[in-house]
Amino acid sequence: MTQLNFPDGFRWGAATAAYQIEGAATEDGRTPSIWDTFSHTPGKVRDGDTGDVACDHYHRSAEDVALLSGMGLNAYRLSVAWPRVQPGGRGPVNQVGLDFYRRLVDDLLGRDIEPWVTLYHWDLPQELEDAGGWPARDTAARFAEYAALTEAALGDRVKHWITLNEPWCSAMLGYGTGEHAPGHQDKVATLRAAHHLLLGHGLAVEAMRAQRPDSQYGITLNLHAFIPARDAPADAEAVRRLDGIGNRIFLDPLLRGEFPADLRADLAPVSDLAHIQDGDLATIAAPIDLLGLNYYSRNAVAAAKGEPHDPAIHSPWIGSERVRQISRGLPVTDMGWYVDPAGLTQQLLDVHRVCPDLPLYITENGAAYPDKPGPDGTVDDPDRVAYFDAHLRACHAALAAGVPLRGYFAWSLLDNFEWAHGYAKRFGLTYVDYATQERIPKTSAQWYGQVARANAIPAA
Ligand code: GBH
Repeated sequence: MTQLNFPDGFRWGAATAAYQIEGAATEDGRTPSIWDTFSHTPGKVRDGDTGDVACDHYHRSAEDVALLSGMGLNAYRLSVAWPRVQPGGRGPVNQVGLDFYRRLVDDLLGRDIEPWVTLYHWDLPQELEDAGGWPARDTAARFAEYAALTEAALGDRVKHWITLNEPWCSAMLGYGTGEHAPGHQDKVATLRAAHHLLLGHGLAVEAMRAQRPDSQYGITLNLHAFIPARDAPADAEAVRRLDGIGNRIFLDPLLRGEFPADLRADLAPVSDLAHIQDGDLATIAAPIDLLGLNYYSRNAVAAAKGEPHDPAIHSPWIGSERVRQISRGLPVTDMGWYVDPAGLTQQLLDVHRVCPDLPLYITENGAAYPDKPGPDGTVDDPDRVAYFDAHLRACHAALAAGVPLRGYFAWSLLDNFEWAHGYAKRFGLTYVDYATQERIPKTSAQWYGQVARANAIPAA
């Protein structure tokens, strides 16, 4: 295969999230988030792992910035921990907490790495959860206030803001399946959470844009790429259903200020959606400058046997719990997720079709594999190199078809706390020895650095 060049100015980045790497959970005025509570609840996270120490990034950020710089990356996507910056989720800022991010951002800028800041990567202050969490409307207002405070403090240096990371996970896994914090299983609460996350996004964009109109604001979604299991109308209908509760529940309010009518009908047995008040959808549709997509896999969908809705099943696919996702003959990563790069091209083309003028970014893409250092101390991860290579080729195919894809952030800079899987799953370009906190760039880091410097995928 030949070398593939990317457009001038393409962002080559890596991504992380605060709770997954920072540690220092009780330092400098940080209060607990729902993930502290959840990870400290026995049985919730594999092996009882917590983010108390994680990669100790709070004390090693300079070393981690040097890793980015060593790869020649020109962008870094980090998240700010709400309970560090505004402990408890209300009231004035915590200056010491903010100073950490100010230093980090200055280190990045000093090395010509553009900081991309996500305001919410799942670490809701526990106090706000105690007051009702995302199912409570007030949380949206609290989020907008926190966003405005943080933008006011860092906006002279940070020009790219992402409000939420994957509201699907926050709502559906946090309040629906209970696999993520705060670990509830309540369909009505899940739908309320999804709406209030979006409302918080819209209010935050409005507030931040009023402060600095020239910065760029957006949101990151984990859209689900689906294909019908067979070429049959019943399977197409099953895809319609999961596309509604998985994708359009976010895309339609954000891009068109509408709640999908077909999804409203699918959800009728669960909720009348009375929590959606007049004017909310217009707020959610506040113009954005970019859309971030996190892509990992694609699934095949088949019709339910019998009624699609089953109130007894705690699934993320509310209203369509019995629609089936069927196995496919494809290789899987250590997460068990299919490696399906063509799904990434499909997703980029599909999203571009519904918002033709919006710049798109892949804000996460990557794979877990069971890495370990070899006898010489190096970490060779050919499977991850192959995954990145195939998915970057899929991005290039979308570019060639006219998609305004402006950047790509590998997940992740470091091996880190993989949520309910704890430290057992490794997504890093950099291996982390948790006993010593030693960082070892993997073969994939070398490979990815070469791509970033060349602004091209090398000939295979
Ligand atoms: C992201 O979430 C997170 O933003 C990040 O923090 C996390 O570390 C990273 O991904 C890796 O997990 O079972 O085949 O249907 C990813 C969320 C949601 C990705 C569900 C895969 C289903 C795959 N994911 N999903 S499948």
